[in-house]
Amino acid sequence: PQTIYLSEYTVPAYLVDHVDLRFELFEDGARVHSTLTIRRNPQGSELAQPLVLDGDSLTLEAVHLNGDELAPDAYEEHDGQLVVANVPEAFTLGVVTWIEPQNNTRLEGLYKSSGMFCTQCEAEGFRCITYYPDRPDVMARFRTRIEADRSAYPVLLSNGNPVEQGALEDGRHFVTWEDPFPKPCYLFALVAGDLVEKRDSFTTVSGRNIDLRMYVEPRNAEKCDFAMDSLKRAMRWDEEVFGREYDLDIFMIVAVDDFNMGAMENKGLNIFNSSCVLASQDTATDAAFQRIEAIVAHEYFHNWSGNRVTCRDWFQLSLKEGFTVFRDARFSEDMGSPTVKRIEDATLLRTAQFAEDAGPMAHPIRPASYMEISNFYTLTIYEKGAEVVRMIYNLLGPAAFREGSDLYFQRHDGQAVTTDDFVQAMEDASGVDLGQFRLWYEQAGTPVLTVSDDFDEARGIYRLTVEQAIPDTPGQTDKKPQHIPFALGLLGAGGESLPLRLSADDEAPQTERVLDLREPTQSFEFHGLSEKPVPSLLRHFSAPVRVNYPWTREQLLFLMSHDPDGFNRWDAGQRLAVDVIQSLIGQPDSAEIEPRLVDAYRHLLNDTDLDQALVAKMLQLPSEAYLVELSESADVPAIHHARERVLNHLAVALRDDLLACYERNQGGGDYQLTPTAIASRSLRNTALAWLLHIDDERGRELANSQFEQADNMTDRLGALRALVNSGFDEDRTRALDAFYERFSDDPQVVELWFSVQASSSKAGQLPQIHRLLEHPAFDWKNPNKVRSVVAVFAGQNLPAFHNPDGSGYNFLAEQVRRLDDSNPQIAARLVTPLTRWRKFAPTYGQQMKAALEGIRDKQSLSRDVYEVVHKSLA
Ligand code: DPP
Ligand code: ZN
Repeated sequence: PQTIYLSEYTVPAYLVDHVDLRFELFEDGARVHSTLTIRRNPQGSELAQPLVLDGDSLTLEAVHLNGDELAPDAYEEHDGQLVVANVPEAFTLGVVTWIEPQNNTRLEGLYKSSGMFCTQCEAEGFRCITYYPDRPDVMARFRTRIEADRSAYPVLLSNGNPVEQGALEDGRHFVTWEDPFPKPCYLFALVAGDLVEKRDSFTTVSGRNIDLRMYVEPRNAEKCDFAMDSLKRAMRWDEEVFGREYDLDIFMIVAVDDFNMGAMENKGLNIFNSSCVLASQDTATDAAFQRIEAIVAHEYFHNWSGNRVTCRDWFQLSLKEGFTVFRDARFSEDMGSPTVKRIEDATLLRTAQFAEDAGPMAHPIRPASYMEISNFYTLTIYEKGAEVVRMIYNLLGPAAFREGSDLYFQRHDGQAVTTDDFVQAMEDASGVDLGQFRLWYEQAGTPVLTVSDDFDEARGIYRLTVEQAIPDTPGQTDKKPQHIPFALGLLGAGGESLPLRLSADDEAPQTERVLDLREPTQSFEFHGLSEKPVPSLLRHFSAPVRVNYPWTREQLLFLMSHDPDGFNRWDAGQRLAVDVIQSLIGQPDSAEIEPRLVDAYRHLLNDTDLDQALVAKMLQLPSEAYLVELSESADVPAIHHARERVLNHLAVALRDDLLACYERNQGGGDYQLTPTAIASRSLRNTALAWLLHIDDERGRELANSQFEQADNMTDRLGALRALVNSGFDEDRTRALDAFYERFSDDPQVVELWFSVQASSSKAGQLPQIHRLLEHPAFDWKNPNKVRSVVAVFAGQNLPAFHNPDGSGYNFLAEQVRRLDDSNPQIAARLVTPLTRWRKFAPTYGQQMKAALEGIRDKQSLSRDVYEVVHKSLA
């Protein structure tokens, strides 16, 4: 496969002004008639160029130029391209192709899911529908006519507004849609199916009435309300916070079961993976509700950050994704608990994105090259990209950031632009110099801040020295220091926030400051202090960096109960737990466990004054994945054992406190999705999980009765998970069977059922995983099922996946080989855990490497898997 470089970008030779599509949909295939109105790009080369269109898996039936059919020798079709050598300055090109959506297992382009036709065109799926210049900087107005059997496909949807519909012969009908906004083809969408329609409406800030519609299979009719309400909240929020009003008269959401991504922001017609949009109290957990709210908002927000202003090329993907994730994160912060949302985002970043940044696929948020763009829909592009936008927000302040955002949308509306255009707008609107800051877009790797301090008692000066270093990543060494906003506070012995005087005559000192780190090493002096303070560093995770500072356990315990920054309170607890667990790795079971940890957790469990949402988060021990990420040469069974020891120790010592916490959070009353109610469910389910971890009999009774009586999925699944991870084999089996029986006709709940087992070190050993794959509800063609068993096993069931005999690795390699032909995007995603082989102790790492080699040696590897495997072995 070829590598594509950002540095080789050239403008398109031809532009498309208008696209006229006609789809004839049949059971044995679809005929696509496309008429493109094309003209030479005035910005392009002076010399006449051949017209080159992209295509993949197409059967070409005819080509017309200005209405006349071209003889076969007037064009060439090869290597995924259609080349017409001689074309005038301006012309129409007609292309007729035949495709087979019913056989499309890659789920790119036009395909079928549960009997309906649907599309996924980002990034390069449109070329699987017809020949087209498939690149985002070619923006055209689309008119789409869909023809299909009326009884099987009563609903026919595409982008924009419906302009015409009618009956055809043989029981067929058609609908024509017109999208007035020029768009790249990756935003094209089509849906045809037997779907029920849910309607609502929204009045925009300027008084326009928008028709809101959801289309779902009839069995899902009762699972739409939450997404619809989320959509309306998102529409209002985007008006209020970003000044963005919706622009078409109709906005549609469709749910499909088979979908590679979470959802897709097609203009006016968002298509969602069912698992990211359908929800009811009975079937969705709190986490699922929150995810749905965030994703509905995310896709809606793309209407401006992605659609009205789009990407020039795919190297700019973070332009729309980083910015839009930042927007949806702020929305979620406003809808729920801001501190908890920040903790969740930082946890994901530190556990998974830092690992990506330290691995063989590391890339800057604006990559310089790729083989297969589908591999770059990554945590780096999305989550780190969002953190970079957040740093700009914090550097500029809310008002100037909003001006920058307004300027960006106004300046580039209708254009396909670059991340640099975004930064430039922020700079122009605010006057803040973002010159050095731009390195965040170019350099990969997670900066490491090493902090040291000393206190000059005689002069009352506390000096903090910060060194920054950015590790080498593939293809990048000797990196330049970046501009890092470093938020901090200092606490006095009584827990009070100390004034931060950067000079002796600072009159109005703040108690929190953001230091601008720009040099390899910088020192800061804080004046007028009478004692050595405890530093609270990188508050609210002000930059996506690692911080090393020799905290003592006393200091961490102190911060855990005194830091006014909720995020850093949580962080101190995490650091303490990490330190305790790490100190036990490889130690005999007789080694003492830090006694103050028990006291700290007892205090937390009983602290009803502190925000209970924060308490619920603080009670979560650092995950095994995070502990792996922090180690140099990870020995998973040893990490698992040490963590289990701490968990058992805490649960035994705190048994009565856990029971009291459970009772206190017994719920009752109506199911609500407020932060308080969510925190309460989280606390009671954590207490239950800990009690079952030590096979407590009272816990067992509580879990069984909660399982039977729960009126919502959070509690039912919480009880099920606790039972599955306990030593009560009979209860586990009984609960799993009862759960399946009750929900066997609900695919989303069956996926939960699979993942509870696949993630469990008690119920998810390899023979049991094989049984799940043979279960009648498992389906290799459905990405959600593959993820809920295979990806969950490899990503969340660490002790089973890292079985010292290598069986977990070989299992994963086998599934990757199996999926590579049918769905390369999903296959490439599954490889991820193996790419980290250098992170593990050699006995593990070498076997992981061998498994990768086993994938590499498969005949005819997809470009997707080829890129990941070869880069990982390089
Ligand atoms: N559907 C993906 C997202 O919204 C890609 N655009 O992030
Ligand atoms: Zn997105």
